[in-house]
Amino acid sequence: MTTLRTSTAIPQALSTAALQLDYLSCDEIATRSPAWWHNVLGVVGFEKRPLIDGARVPVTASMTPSLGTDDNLCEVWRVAGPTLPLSNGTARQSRVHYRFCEDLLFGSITLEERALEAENLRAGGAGDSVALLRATELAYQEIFAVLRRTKHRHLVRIWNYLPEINREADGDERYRLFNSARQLAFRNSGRATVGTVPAACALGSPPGSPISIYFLAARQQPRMIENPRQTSAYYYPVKFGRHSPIFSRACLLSESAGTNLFVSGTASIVGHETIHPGDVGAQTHETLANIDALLNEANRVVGLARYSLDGLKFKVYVRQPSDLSAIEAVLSKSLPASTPIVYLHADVCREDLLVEIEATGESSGPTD
Ligand code: 3EB
Repeated sequence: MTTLRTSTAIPQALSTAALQLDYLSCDEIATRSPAWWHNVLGVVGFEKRPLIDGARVPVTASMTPSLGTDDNLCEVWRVAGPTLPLSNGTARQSRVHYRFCEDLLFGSITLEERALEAENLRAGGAGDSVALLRATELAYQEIFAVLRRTKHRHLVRIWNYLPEINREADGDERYRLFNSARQLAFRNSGRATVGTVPAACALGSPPGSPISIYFLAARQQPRMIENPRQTSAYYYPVKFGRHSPIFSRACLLSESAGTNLFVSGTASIVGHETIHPGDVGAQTHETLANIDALLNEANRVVGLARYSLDGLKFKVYVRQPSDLSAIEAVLSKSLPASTPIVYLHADVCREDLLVEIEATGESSGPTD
């Protein structure tokens, strides 16, 4: 077990790990040295789980294929800094795989609804919705149990991928069922359901995919950022579902070096309404306006012009592959030329949303 720092003399930014995000090809990372792997917290394949041999690193997949490239891309989370080495864990009686340093923890869990459906059938049968509700509740329970054990209590960012997110099950959309179970799990573990909740995204994967959830957690409480242009998701009106989604618009690990801004999945929503239905170009512009508003809000909260589009990496979820070029055209005009952007094919959690964009970043301006 690591010990907590007691000294306050060292500025936190110098004493904490620097988190690093890269989008790399799976072939490329297979050739990296053991020293490089030593610092890897976790790897997420997009299309499928990368075949990585011998690495003691959680490896998972979102099951959302990349678009516009033949590279088999994956997302790699690494740390550098004085808090190494990393520790591993696969909790007993838990499906969560995780790896951590003193300040930060990466974890992932995948669950097959089919396995739970089989249990339901043996128990006398239950509707289509029960397995999803149960799987979501179990996944969050197991995640919260790990965070209690390792004392990385604070969820910073969580990525949720569920098959057929917009399909109806027992008269309710699967995304709304997911929201109900997620909210229940937060409540049952005594966690806040408004305010200090993690940044997140929730996307749809192809039929037959497992539920795949991965996350970053921290010992320190992050700062949550809301978007002045949008209703907080946890206050959405009931017409979007009986139980609100539990996420904040962005999260800031303000004392950390490296990657410390996590912008949630962001879409063409103003207030709580979808705007520009059917117009993917306008939706992309509106989404960028929302991300811009979040960057301004983050700068207002820290009191410095620290964040801009310059320090960000983007993942763009595209509902219809035929919209890719229209989305790319808007982004190439609006983002700095060197910006890393990954395009992924996924269903967005409202039927009328054609695009959703997440951003993860570092400070690009003054830090003090
Ligand atoms: C929205 O703003 C679009 O349910 O975790 C974005 C980010 C969205 C996270 C979630 C949903 C989630 O409501 C959808």
